[in-house]
Amino acid sequence: SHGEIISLFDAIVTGLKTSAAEAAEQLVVTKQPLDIIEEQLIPALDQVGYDFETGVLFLPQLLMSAEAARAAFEVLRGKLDVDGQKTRKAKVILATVKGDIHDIGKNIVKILLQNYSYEVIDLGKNVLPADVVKTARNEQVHLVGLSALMTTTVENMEETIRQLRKDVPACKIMVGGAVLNAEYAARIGADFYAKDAMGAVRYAEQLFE
Ligand code: B1M
Repeated sequence: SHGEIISLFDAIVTGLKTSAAEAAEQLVVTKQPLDIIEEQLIPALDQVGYDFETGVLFLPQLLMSAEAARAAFEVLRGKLDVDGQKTRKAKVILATVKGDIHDIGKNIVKILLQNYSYEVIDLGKNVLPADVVKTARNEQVHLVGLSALMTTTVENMEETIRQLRKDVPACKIMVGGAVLNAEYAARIGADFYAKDAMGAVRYAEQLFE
C-alpha cells in the first residue's frame, strides 16, 4: 500500500504491526497460512525471545513484537477458513495454564483443530486448574489441551493434570509449549506431547477415529 514491503520476519522482530499485517497479506497470495506461520512467524518470535533473553531487547520491544505477530496471525487466520458446514467432531478444551499469558501457540492450535472440525472450548490464558476440571466435567469433554511457555508455569500444568486425573479420569490430556519436551510431558503425567499444532490435530484424529 505504501513504502517498501519488509519481510514478515523483519516486521515481527522490529515490532512493526502494520508492516507485519501487510507482509502477511502479501505472503498469503502465494503461500499457505500454516507454512507462513512455521517459516516466518515462529522463527521471528524465537529470534525475539533470544534477543530478550540475551539483553538485546527489552520488554516494551517484546510486547511490540508480540503485537506485530498477532496482527499477522489475524490476517492468516482469516485465510484459513474454518468450515462450519462439516459435521462436528469431538469437543476439545484448550487452556494456557495458570500464571502464563503466552497464548499465540494455543491460538494456532485452536484454529487448526477448528479447521479439522473439532469444537474447541477455549478457556483462554492464565486458567486455574479448577476451571479446567469444572469445564471438562460439565461439558463431558474427552480431550484437554494445555499450553505452558515458562519454567515457572509448568508446575501449574502438572497441578492441572493431577486434578484432572482425580476428578475426570476418562479425560485424555495433551500438552505443548516451547518449554516442554516429550520426556518432561510424560513425567508430569500427560498422555501426549504435541511438538507443534499439527501434532495436536494428529493426536485428536487418532483418539476420536
Ligand atoms: Co514471554 N517469555 N514473557 N512474552 N515470550 C518467553 C516464553 C521466554 C522463553 C523468552 C526468553 O526469555 N527467551 C521467557 C520464559 C523463560 C522461561 O521460563 N524459561 C519469557 C518471559 C520471561 C516472559 C515474561 C516473564 C517477561 C517479563 O514480564 N519480564 C512475561 C511473562 C508473562 C506471563 O506469562 N505471566 C512475558 C510476556 C510476553 C509477551 C506478553 C510480551 C509475549 C506473549 C504475547 C502472547 O502470547 N499473547 C511474549 C512472547 C511473544 C514470548 C516469546 C518471544 C514467543 C512465544 C511465542 O508466542 N512463540 C517467547 C520466546 C520463545 O518461545 N521463543 C517468550 C510462538 C508460538 C507459536 O510458539 O507457544 O511454543 P509456542 O507454540 C507452538 C508449539 O510449542 C506448540 O504449537 C505451537 C505452534 O507450533 N504448542 C502446543 C504450544 N502450545 C500447545 C498446546 C498443545 C499443542 C501444541 O496442545 C494443547
